Amino acid sequence: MKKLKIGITCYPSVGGSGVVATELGKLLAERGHEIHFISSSMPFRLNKVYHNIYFHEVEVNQYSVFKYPPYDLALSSKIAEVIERENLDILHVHYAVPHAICAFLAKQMVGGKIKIVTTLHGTDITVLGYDPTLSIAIKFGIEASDRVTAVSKALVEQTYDLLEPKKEIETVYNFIDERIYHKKHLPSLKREYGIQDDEKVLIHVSNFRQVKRVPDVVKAFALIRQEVPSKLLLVGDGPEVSIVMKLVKQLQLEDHVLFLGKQENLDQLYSISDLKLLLSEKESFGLVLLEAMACGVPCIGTRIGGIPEVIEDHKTGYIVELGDIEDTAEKSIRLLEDQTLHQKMSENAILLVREKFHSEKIVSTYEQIYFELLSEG
Ligand code: GMT
Repeated sequence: MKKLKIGITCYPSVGGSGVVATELGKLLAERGHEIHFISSSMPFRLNKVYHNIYFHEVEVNQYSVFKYPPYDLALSSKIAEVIERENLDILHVHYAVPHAICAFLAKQMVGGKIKIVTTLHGTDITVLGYDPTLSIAIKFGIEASDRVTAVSKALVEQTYDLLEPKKEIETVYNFIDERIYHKKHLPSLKREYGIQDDEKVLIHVSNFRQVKRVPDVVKAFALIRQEVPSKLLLVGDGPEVSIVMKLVKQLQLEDHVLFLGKQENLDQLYSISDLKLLLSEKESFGLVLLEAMACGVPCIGTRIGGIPEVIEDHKTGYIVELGDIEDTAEKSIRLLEDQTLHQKMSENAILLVREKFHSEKIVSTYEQIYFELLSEG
């Protein structure tokens, strides 16, 4: 099979889209392709040397004549430079704005010689798509791409409803690296956090944006704790952390909620967890659900966006209505108190990740998209 030279542009900082783009680049490199990341900083999961992965940093200079530094133009120029110098076959960009548009501009700069694949991750549609100052640009970015994928069926539908792009959008689900995300036996870690052996562990991981509804997680936990001895791990950082801390104090849960901030080795935290809660009001996929399920942690999530495509209701966890804290608590208690049910859901979760979301399958789908595009000439 021909080895390709693939340029990848993403938001490299912590966030599901950056994680997926980086993991995809790593797995494609393992299949022998040459990968060129083009972004503002080194993707954070690129934590070891790969002989066939290169990083091209986009530098933005501040000129006094400009009120705003021209990042989008700097990125477009950089992409064009890398296409020509490295002779790239494909550009795979994550997010329609600005990346699909920058990719299109770069393509024009080099005389239209490259194919563009754009993956939509959610925020570009579910948040920015509603902004009239950006919606025309997002639609343009989608239509100017050669192939467009979205991370869930729900996101495909939402994109058509909102922007009506004249472009086929195919669903390609997210994946995780199964070599990292699997259950480990770590009883000492539980003890190090001061969690008793008989206490259950609930976990929530997010960037604490308002859309993640972290206060709902804390309110549900307050009800769960009345019935089940347990601790709640809150992992991540973001704009709502202080609001959540206040709520924890108000509910007198300070001794039972652990704020862990941003963490790298999530597989270890999932390995000591019994249940994951993701009660978002917007979520195109919920990569953190996949990470948890791969480690055998059943999940409860809201009937929002792509969440019901990731959690199989009553099989790998439960789906609840947005804001229904009582139902969330009731289902959590049922699951935490019934060991047989918990064991079954935990096994189902591991199986679902292996079957529906296996990295081999997803990476092959992207690879096939690249080869189909190149065969079109
Ligand atoms: O969820 C976030 O706030 C981060 C955002 C991102 O751009 O990384 O996540 C989006 O992309 C992830 C990877 O495809 C999805 O798992 C998240 O569900 C999606 N977030 C939203 O739709 C809010």
